[in-house]
Amino acid sequence: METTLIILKPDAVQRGFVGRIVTRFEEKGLQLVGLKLTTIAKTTAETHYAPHKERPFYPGLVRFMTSGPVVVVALKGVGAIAIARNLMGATFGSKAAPGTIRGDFGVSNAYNLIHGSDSPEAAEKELGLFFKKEELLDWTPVSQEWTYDMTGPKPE
Ligand code: 3AN
Repeated sequence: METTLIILKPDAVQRGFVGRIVTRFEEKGLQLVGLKLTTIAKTTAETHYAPHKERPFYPGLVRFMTSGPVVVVALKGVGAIAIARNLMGATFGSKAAPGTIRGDFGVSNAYNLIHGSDSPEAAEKELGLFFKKEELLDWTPVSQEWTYDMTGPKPE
């Protein structure tokens, strides 16, 4: 099992899509292990987007991410990182395929609703940046044995 960090960006919160977006992950079968409404400090946004520091869009991106409430979500599942990114769709709302979150809820390239970790290394770093250890809950959904085949050595 893998855990990934999702951020519902300020545009998703302002436009009232929190419930619908979280529902997509729940419907897919990913497990909520952390969830909170918060605002991102400028220093945290800068750390989070440090790999893009030299890009022209970086200052605007930091401004956007700190401009209002966000919802940070930790999701667990087998292959959760790739599954979540597939549900999110391509980076730009104008290009994202219908059926994906970005494809269905937005048209903007800059205001693209959602962030998702892109590797296990990024997920570990980002979960540590946005959640305290005790905010990530270790629990087993009653639905788990019908979400996965749990009869073997690992969930299938
Ligand atoms: P993704 O979020 O799909 O992994 P990345 O890693 O290419 O996309 O970009 C990180 C973030 O930077 C994106 N979420 C997007 O908000 C922002 N971004 C990337 N390219 C642009 C751009 N040309 N203009 C504005 N924002 C951008």
